[in-house]
Amino acid sequence: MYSLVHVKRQGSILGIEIDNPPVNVFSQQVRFELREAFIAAAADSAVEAVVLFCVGKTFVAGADISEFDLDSIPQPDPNDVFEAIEAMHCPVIAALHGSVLGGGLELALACHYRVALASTRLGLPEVTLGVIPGAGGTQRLPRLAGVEAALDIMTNGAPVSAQRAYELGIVDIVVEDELFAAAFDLARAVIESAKPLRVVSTMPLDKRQIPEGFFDRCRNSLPKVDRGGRAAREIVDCVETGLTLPFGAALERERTAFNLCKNSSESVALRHLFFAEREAARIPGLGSTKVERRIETVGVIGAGTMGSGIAMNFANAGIPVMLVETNDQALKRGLSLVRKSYEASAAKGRITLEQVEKRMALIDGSLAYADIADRDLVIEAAFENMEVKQTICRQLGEICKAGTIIATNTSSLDVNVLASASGRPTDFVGMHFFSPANVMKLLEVVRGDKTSSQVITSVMTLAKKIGKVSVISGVCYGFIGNRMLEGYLREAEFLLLEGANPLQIDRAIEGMGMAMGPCRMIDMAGVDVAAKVVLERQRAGGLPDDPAYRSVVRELFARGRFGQKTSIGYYRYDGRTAIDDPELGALCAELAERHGIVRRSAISDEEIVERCMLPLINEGARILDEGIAYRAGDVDVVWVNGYGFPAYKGGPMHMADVMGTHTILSRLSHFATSRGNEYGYWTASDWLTRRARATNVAS
Ligand code: T1G
Repeated sequence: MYSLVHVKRQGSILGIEIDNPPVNVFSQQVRFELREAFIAAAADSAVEAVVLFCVGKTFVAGADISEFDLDSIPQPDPNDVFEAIEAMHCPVIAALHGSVLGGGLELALACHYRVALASTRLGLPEVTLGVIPGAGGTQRLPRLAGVEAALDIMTNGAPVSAQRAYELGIVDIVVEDELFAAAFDLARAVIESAKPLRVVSTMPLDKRQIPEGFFDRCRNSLPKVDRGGRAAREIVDCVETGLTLPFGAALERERTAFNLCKNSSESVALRHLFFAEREAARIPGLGSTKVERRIETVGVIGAGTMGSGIAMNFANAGIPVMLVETNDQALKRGLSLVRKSYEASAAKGRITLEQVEKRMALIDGSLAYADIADRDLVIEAAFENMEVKQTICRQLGEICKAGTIIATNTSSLDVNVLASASGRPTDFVGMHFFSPANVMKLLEVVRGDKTSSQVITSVMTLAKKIGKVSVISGVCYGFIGNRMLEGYLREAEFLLLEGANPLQIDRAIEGMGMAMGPCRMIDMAGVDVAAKVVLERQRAGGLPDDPAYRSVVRELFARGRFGQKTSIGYYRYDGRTAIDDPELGALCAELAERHGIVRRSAISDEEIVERCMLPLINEGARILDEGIAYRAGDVDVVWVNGYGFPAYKGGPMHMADVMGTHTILSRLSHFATSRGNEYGYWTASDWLTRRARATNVAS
């Protein structure tokens, strides 16, 4: 077995090195070898200090998340290793770099001192996985950083900088470079000082600093347990009880709470997404030996809302980008949009004024395509019209240097047609950003029939660099996300025709965890935008020949009720406050009568949720059937990162797994019977029926 922990002697100081690529996960093998190394060091009185460090891009980045699916954490337990470290006869100094997270930070806290590179990020992000720190983090961090700061770090899960960690007392020394020299210097200084060892677990917790009612206020500020807040509450409870329990008992309570959380549906869903997001970046069968094109410069055609937002992504990542427009006024408007957005972020303290200028300096403007001819990637973000985009793609295909990746930001047009127009289909790809493009994390990377794997993997790597969560989609109408949205919105509107109102529908959908209900979402995105998509599809002959299909959004559009932008859509608006509008009820009653739809006085929230979620799952299954998405996890990543699906439910396909395929099929059949299935709205996808058959065989 290749050893993961190596011991290197420097005089009386022992270097213990962990080498477990890619992120030095605190795996069972690492724990075993590390404990052996410390047991040996403890038996060697000639050792006067130990420096613990990792090779590669980061110090230990956490426990091995894949171990959480086991009944219990395999021996040796992390706490046993940390006990061996704290029992050492001499100081142990942790030399920290990269992302010191979860079990990695807990390992560092078990050491006597911590030295960090200034670029290091430190945190206990367990809550983002639906668990809690399970190896002493809830007990050691408050002893170093204080209860309030420790709780903030653990219940938010966000990492802090090395400087902030130093200010909080988590780190003793921060250096710009020469980490090991600083760690060895500290070791020598501690040896010479002959001071008693500072063992974190024996440091006192000062209860007097904690204001009356502090912990209850903490709990009340957290998400409710049924909305993914279980782990955060358990963290508060562990810290609170740690004030009065002996350390050992507090560790036991922490581990009980950790096990409770790791077996929860929320944590299983969040861990599913953790691995699904990473899996989504991979083309099946391509392996890791991928040769990629370096993308160091970018051009964006079109300086409208999308083009400007897209350009900001690259400037934010330090990549020079050139915005190209057809006239000076449009170009100036686009650049001013960018500056205004950056200045608004600076006003909120999210970035400094210096960063505003630095990023603006990375964004050039031009009226000539020739100026982006040598760019490594050029993205067209022009008006959503096939002819316009075909002309642009053809020009780019003629002008751009060999090897340039040409991308389209289209959300609905056929990427293969645009690829063909470019004359370079192997270099052509879809990059579907979501508005606002500089904010939304999701990027659908659309693989044309001839797009090369190298282009796909190059764009996926770039996407990660600009902070996007990207998913590969095949070519179809609406790709993955918007295609699934259709059935979801179809049923939301039928429910309106049948007598439900927008408030009830949105509350029911938001009650199952969606960030925003369908009616509010369309009012915010624009009824006109949504209606044009429907009308465009109708023109292209892509709609069911059901005259009632999306009749509400078309009627609202016809009446100029465009949503928030006109202060009236599905709702009436007082500013951003949505107010139920009786007129909408009358409009829906009129449409229902016109289309012979029976209205009902009472429609349950359960029916609303089922009627909106089942089409989502069924269409996601069809998308998998057709190979538009490689994996069910990819579909989940799209909906969690692009449409506000609750992460603690894992995504539509994970939710389907939890519900069970047979249940889904029986509910689809129920609605096919109760609502009729003339247009195939409730016909189960082959993917679902095959899975049901497979589970029958398996059981
Ligand atoms: N466990 C298992 N695998 C992990 C892992 C982990 N903690 N972290 C990363 N990987 C895999 C990942 O799946 C990918 O695999 C590869 O490593 C590179 O990851 C007891 C309970 C550190 C910021 O939450 O945030 O400790 O796809 O692509 O972009 O109290 O990895 O190559 O096969 O993300 O450079 C707490 C999770 C765990 C940190 C680096 N720790 N990791 O990002 O690489 S719970 C975390 C990250 C815990 C203790 C508790 C990131 C990173 P593959 P990557 P990266």
